[in-house]
Amino acid sequence: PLCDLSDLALFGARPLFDAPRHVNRPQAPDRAVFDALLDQVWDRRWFTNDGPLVQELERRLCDYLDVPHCVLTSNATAALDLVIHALGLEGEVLLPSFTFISTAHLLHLRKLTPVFCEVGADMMLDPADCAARMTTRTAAIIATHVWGSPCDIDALQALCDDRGIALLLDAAHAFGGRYKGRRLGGFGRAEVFSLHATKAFHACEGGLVTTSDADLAARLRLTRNFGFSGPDRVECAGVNAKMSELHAAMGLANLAGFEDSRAAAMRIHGAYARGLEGLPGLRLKSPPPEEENNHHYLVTEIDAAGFGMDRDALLALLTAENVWARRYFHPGGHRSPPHLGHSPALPRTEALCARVLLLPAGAAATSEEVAQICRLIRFAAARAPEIRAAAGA
Ligand code: T4K
Repeated sequence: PLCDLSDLALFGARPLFDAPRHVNRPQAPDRAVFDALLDQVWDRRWFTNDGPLVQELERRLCDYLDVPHCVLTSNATAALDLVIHALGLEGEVLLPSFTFISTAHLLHLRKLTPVFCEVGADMMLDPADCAARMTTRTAAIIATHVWGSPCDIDALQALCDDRGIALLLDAAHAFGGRYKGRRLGGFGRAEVFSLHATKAFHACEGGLVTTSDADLAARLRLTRNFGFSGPDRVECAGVNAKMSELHAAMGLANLAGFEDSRAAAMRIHGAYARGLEGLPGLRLKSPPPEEENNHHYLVTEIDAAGFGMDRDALLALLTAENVWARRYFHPGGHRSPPHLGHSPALPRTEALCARVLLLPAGAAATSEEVAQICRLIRFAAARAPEIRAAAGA
């Protein structure tokens, strides 16, 4: 029970949880399903190089995402690298600063210039800010469906069409979501999903490119495998960005359980919505039902004035209780090496980076644990001035 400041771990009490509750607890598929797939791999002795499970997973994903071409890779960063290379991008690429750092790093390593743009009210790439930062050297826009919600695809596509440049979509968070009724994966020149263990649908490690461009898909199939089109025939330069059969087995087993885990994550979101309802200074991001969001991220924004303490103070309090909340994507790509100092200030992004706090979502906490976390957060808000004073002392 939380009655006094001395009940908080910050001030010496036993933490609320004995072990860390992470923001994320990867989906673990039914072992029987996974083992049966592994038996197939063992029997065939075919472990990688466009194996039957990779091909089956690609087919199933084409069906589920309703896209003509799915190309699996070793991870999403490698997938995006192959796409950038296939499109022959040169010059500047517009991207949000408020996204995972991988895209900016990749552009940098490939001698492209990342041009960081501002967020809109939806935490996503602001098309108007993109338009203002376009130059004759702009080669593409890479936008992210942050937290699994679709970015403003129509506005960004219109901008790209005007300039005759490619729109690429980072769908790492967005498996299963929809935009205007259609599944994400079917937009832009290509979309790239991450199948990393921390993602809603995963293969331990993995990446996926979806596209309706048959030539691009064919090119990616070559370049993910050293450019080989046959046993001793090389068509072009390529790297090793292949997915193994073991990873594909994990993907197939997880795909079978995806809708169940989405439903469970939605229930956890509902538990937070009830537990945090009406709390001043805390905004819970709640995607509308038509998005079919995977609810894999539990995203809050803390307004220091309304809540009584700032996001970082709340983070410290929660971490002490073994609630390992995270402040993704602090401090923002434009303020992270090696990009730091090569971009103008982005005040809206910086303000957002100071407010966002992710809490344990999906399978990372039970409904009862969510209720405990919500009570803790309410206590923090109610006693904020005293906590601030005691923590500062
Ligand atoms: N675009 C976006 C928008 C992305 O978010 C990402 C990846 C990419 C592109 C690139 O995709 P990939 O090239 O990776 O396919 C993690 C992931 O490593 C990274 O893949 C992911 N984004 C990013 C948002 O999250 P960290 O630094 O947060 O990882 P870590 O180890 O702190 O794990 C997060 C939480 O999950 C921890 O609290 C512990 C828990 N966890 C993690 C793993 C790996 C587990 O409970 N079990 C596990 O096996 O980057």
